[in-house]
Amino acid sequence: MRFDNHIVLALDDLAGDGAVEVARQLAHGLDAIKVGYPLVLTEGLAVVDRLSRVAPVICDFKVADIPAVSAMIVQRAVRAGASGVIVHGFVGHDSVAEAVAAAEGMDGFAVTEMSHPGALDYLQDRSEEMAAMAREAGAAGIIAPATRPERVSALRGIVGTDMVILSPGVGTQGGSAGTTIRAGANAVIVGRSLYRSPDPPAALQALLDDMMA
Ligand code: OMP
Repeated sequence: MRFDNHIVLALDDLAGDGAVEVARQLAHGLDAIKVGYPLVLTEGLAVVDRLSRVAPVICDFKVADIPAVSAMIVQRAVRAGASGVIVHGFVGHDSVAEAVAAAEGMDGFAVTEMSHPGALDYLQDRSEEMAAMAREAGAAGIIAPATRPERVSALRGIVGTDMVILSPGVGTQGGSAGTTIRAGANAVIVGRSLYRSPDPPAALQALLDDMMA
């Protein structure tokens, strides 16, 4: 996947035609659309194929299971039309490696440190090890928190320049798109502040302006 626009739209809470409509309105400025449980549990897995006609889709199933079952989940996401799949890093090297291998040439992204405050309870202490493990496991990239840009920089130092860093936590969670990209992320993942905006194209433009500032 390529992240030339530096923006991934997270479509969590907009069902059916609403989700497709917002995606279409913003498609010119997006690299990908991230789809997770709320949308798939409402619309079914067919929504992945539908949205993939607008932009490449990343299935965020935060896969966290034994290696064999993680692989089954990833295969189903890819066969549904996903170009990328998000798996949890905390499950360890074997699950991440098997999940990434099951992506059949599509991109696997491993969550390292999450963006919410609870990530400080357990995840932050081991996030750099998780990032190194994700690299060894063949992941295309990692997920790192836009709410803590200094952590994005630290994790960039671990994974090097050839891995992708996608960073959620911009807007509603308090992070800034520009600061996050300058800290080393390839793209920010943005949900509510785009799809709940009364004017999604204007909200997208504000993000792009922030990144250019
Ligand atoms: P907003 O807070 O509405 O912009 O949504 C953020 C999106 O990023 C949601 O789809 C979350 O599931 C996702 N996300 C996080 O917010 N924090 C993380 O640490 C990891 C993710 C993710 O894996 O995408």
